[in-house]
Amino acid sequence: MTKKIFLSFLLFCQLAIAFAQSYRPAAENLAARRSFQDNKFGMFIHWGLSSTLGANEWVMNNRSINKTNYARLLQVFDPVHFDAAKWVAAAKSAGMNYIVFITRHHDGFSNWDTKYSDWKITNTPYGKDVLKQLADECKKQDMKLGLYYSLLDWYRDDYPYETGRTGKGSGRTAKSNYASYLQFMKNQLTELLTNYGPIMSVWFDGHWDQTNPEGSADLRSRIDWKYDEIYSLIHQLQPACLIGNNHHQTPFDGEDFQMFEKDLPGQNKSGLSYQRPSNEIPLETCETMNNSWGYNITDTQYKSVKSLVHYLVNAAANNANFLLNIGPMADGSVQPEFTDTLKAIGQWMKRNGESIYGTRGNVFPAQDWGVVTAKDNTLFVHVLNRPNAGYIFLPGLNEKIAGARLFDGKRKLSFRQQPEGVFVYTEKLSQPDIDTIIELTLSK
Ligand code: JFZ
Repeated sequence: MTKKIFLSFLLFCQLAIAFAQSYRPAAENLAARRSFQDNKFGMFIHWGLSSTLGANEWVMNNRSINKTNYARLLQVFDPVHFDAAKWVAAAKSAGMNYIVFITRHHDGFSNWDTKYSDWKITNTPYGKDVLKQLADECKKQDMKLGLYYSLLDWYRDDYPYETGRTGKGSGRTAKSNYASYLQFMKNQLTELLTNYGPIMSVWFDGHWDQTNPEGSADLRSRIDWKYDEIYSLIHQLQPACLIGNNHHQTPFDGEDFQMFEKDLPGQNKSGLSYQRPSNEIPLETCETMNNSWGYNITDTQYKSVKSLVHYLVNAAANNANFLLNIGPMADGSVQPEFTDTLKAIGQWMKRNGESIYGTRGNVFPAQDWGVVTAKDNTLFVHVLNRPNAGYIFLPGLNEKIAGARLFDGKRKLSFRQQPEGVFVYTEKLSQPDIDTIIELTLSK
């Protein structure tokens, strides 16, 4: 009886939540979510006027540069070697299917010709709209384009900086005004979603500026962002546009994908990802190629091709996309350490992409030897670590297996199906450096 009451209470709660949530994604949005998941791999580009200082995109905050002094960079930023074709080609070379570009980071600088601010790329000596060039080139090379947009602003007086955690050295004294700031963001987002063709996603960031630090019990925001207004504007302008917000919390109503920063869904090595992965909406995790997002002249801690491919494979097995970052230099060029690694990842993807693109994850828990991705009736078993025994064991796998073979070369492998799981015999495998992929075909 108590169980019955409890269950009806549970049902009541679920219904209450369902009715409280007003957002119903459009059919084209649901389709966009599927193709987003199929695309799997994208390039994050952190770049803007802050790149001139070669010390990360947080340099204004970290060095407490006030607005007056920071504003001088407007005379300095002149990306004469910016070539959208090269950026898109670099993403292509890695096997990436989309780009997420910083339109405006925390320093508030707009990388497009916005009507609503003078703090923008077209007021630098360079004078041209980089976003326009990038959007045109993406269209030409069939590359999807998403836009990073900071909710937090270290430059504008109307942003509620008084309650913000960061940007304390900006020298602002005027009283903020969120209504004015919100209108500004809506105006800019309307430009971005009207003048640059189809936008795959808007990648919001900065919410955490108005909360206690990640991991705190109380993560309530000190301001009401009015996300319902922002999100519905975006979905109204482009129903297929996917909204994500790097607030490091359970997804809010109106969001179309959930993001993780420097961690696989469910892990929290970075201390930024306490949120539980959603089962409802697509997932994405982003990571840097060294330890910096924006260009950093002294950061040479480059990740290896192997570790980045492993990250991609692990992300896919966790049902998440991988958004891998580059921070181009202030002149617009991309350093060779990045382009070389991207090319090498692309060579691996050319051979093995079938086991990544279009797959889904969360079909099998991670094992010491590696992880599993799935498409139709094929399980792609990624052996990332050389097994000690002459076999790998997939505990609890009790779907009927029709066959096992190596992905590369398709040589048949013997296997044994037991009540407790499946053994695949890998004895004489020469383990390649990065990943040995085994295809398990399930009987239909
Ligand atoms: C955010 C940005 O601040 C960063 O510059 C970059 O764009 C990254 C992709 O996203 O990263 C964060 C977010 C939150 C905190 C730190 C970095 N935080 O709460 O300390």
